[in-house]
Amino acid sequence: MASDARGATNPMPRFPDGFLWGVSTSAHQIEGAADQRDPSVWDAFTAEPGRVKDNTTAAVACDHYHRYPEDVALLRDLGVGAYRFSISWPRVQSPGGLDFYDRLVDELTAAGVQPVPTLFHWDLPLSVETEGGWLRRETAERFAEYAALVAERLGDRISKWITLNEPAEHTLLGHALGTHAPGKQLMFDALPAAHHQLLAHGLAVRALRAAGVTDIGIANSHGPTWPASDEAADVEAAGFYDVLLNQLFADPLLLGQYPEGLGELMPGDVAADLKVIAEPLDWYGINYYAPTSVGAPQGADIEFGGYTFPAELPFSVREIEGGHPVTDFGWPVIPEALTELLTSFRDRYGDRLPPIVITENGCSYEGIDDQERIAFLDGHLRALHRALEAGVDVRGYFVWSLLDNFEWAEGYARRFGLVHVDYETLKRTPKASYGWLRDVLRAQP
Ligand code: IFM
Repeated sequence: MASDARGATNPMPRFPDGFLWGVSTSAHQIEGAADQRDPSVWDAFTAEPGRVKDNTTAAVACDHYHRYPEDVALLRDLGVGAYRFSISWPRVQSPGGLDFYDRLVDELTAAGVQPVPTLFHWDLPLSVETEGGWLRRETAERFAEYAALVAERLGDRISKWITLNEPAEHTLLGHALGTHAPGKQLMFDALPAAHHQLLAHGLAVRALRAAGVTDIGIANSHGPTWPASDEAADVEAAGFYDVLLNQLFADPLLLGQYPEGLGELMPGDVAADLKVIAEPLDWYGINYYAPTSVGAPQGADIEFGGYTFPAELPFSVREIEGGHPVTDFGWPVIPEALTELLTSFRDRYGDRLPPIVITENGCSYEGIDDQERIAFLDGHLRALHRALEAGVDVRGYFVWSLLDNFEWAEGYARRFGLVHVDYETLKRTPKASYGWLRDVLRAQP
């Protein structure tokens, strides 16, 4: 049940002093102005008919590139302390491209909202992809050069930085299954793309620190994996999925090692690279949406949560039983799984785990009177608070997303925003959840 944020029935618990409240977006999903930057892998991908379900592109998207003052005003009125956005590498490559972020950062600073940029949120420059993209080691080095360039220009006004967004999804969907750009279907031969993104992260951490940056994290997606049954085959398949989606991307960063058996599959001098990848982080970002139920392979392709999982995978994703509500995307709403995830991270990584920030959490629902989104956010904030009470050090929470936006292969069909966007007129209309969150934030210390 969604509570009244002012505390009439079931008040939202108090979060610690200094807890960072924010909302997130990404460049390709909201900026538009594609004609004022170099092309990215997503421009090439969306130009191919059938790649995006409604055959739309992000050429205009929310036109945030031109309307950012209005969007910053929405952030200010919402009362968030921070705004997580991403910097488009293809825009930075184009003449004058960094000027846009200069203006955005100034506008945010003037509004009293802390800018928190992500340096890579899936929109690799097409020119870098043509040279081999994330399958090529040099891309990691080029990413670090780009990170240094951005930090030199904006570092005087930005303290908190994120290197990568969800390298797990970018590897799985973009390079293994091909349902996202760059559309590669390499299955397990996609593993080098994971290694080179992790290496890019480590090299960028070093480059940012050399440029004077002191507050660096990553936004990794994680969720509990639940075996579909107690049968040994289901438990084994779920364990494998957990390694691929959770441990493969957290262990190298936090423990300086790959899960057993995976290091041998990675390219290059893996032991030396792991030292770079494990550069200590100032905080660890988690994007959380839902747990996953996993069982043994079922011998057929599986459609689940908007994605197709081919039959040859050594696991199958299943419906979670129990009558949980689902979002428009079909993702189950299970807030207690967030508490489980956070405590399991504390238990697995112990002293190696820096403070956590939830860098994304949200849901897709239609409508402006979005009571389901209020219930979702209410439930997840309480679940997060239970993790705090259990002693997990969580320092911030960012809602995905400020605006409805281009949801990748789903096009504009999935609406994650606190603010509705009319894609004909580009008019912004705050939803009920926007007002609810504003009240929640006003009631916090
Ligand atoms: O829209 C995406 C975002 O780009 C990355 N994390 C998940 C969101 C919802 O699918």
